[in-house]
Amino acid sequence: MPDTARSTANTLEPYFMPFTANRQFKSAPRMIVSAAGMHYTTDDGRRLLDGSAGMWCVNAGHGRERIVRAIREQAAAMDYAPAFQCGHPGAFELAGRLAALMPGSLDHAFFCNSGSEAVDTALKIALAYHRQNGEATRTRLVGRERGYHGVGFGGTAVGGMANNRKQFGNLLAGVDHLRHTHDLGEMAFSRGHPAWGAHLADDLERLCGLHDASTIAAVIVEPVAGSTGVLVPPEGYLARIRELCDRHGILLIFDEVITGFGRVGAAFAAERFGVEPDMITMAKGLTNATVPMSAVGVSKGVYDTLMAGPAGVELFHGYTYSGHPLACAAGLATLEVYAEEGLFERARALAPVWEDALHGLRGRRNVIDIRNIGLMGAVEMAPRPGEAGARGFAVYLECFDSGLIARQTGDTIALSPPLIITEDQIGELADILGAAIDAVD
Ligand code: PXG
Repeated sequence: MPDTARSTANTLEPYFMPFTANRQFKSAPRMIVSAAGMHYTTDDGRRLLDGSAGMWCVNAGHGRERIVRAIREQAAAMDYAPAFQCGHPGAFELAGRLAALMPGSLDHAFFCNSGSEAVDTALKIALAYHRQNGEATRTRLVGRERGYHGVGFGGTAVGGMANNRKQFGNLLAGVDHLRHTHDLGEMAFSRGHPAWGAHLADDLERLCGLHDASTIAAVIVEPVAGSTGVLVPPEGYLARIRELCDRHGILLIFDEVITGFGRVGAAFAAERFGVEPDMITMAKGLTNATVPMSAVGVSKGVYDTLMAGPAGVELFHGYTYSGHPLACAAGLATLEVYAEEGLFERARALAPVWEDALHGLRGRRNVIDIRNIGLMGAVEMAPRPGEAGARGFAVYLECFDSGLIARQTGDTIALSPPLIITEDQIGELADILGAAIDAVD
């Protein structure tokens, strides 16, 4: 290798890092080099407890031999198969497994490669569905303030996190947002679902009144808003949204990229909360994050409507890597691990221990709210005056230096450990976080 190439390879500069303070990182890099079970190891040999399952995705823990073997064997047997007008058995098998795992009439899966792609796919399916149904006026898409639906143009537009939108101008036309469900005055320190707030769903009636329901194609919400800092839906809120969508002929999409695959103590939040959407977007835990893959779960009614269209290709949409053989192999092995080890049930059984450990941090320095459901949770701190997010980032760094990886969003620390976490490790996580909070002014 010529000297110039080697010197470039040794610098941190060329990598334009995603959703990262590049300049801060490159001045003090946090480099991770290996992972096993509940832990990461840094380049200087420190073990970190994984309090965030990577980024809400490594639900079965790291380095699972069975998944690794399945990927290796698939790569050797068939590296890739064309995804359009051809198929391979793994994709059909995985779609069948997902159909069995999803609630109610959700019985088809469309494969993509990231949560963002799954979201944009679901939005496009909603538009195509209404057009096929003779309701081509239904083009409006409704998201919710503080929602996160990835970074495609569709997902960014229906998303409601201000920082993710402000650099990108107008995005899509014909999008509106429900109000978010967070109110510290009414629901701070709720355990699980806040008792207050079901009526916030009636905001959908306001949008139906404003735009006329006949212009609205779909509502997309995260059953529990993850990225924005774990906002648990008020008791009865999602059922009310479902009711209003039914009344007005609007499709309901649950974005379960985070809440899917055991995070809330069931395969999907739809099952756990007893509310059935028309589509579910999923990613992350689908392959335990080993190979990028996502999917849109589609109801029988939506699928059958599209199949009733003109002969030929029913949906002009898809990706080179839709149903990639390595991802399918990883997904099948991952679902086997979840089932054999009962990890969704385990998450549900551990949830009360998790809840107690997190709420044990109440009263610590600057803590203004603690939220939890299943094995996800968040601790929110008051911002420093005029410096939103600075305290949260300082606590995140303090955790990293003390042996814990968490996620930070604004002044909230969000947590979502692998579902294999033990009770002792839950205690350890809470201890490290508590000490970090105390250490930061
Ligand atoms: N929908 C939801 C609900 C998500 O949480 C996406 C879509 C997009 O997925 P992709 O695979 O395109 O990134 C997500 C992703 C965090 C964090 O720490 C959250 C996500 C990704 C990275 C970090 O909050 N969510």
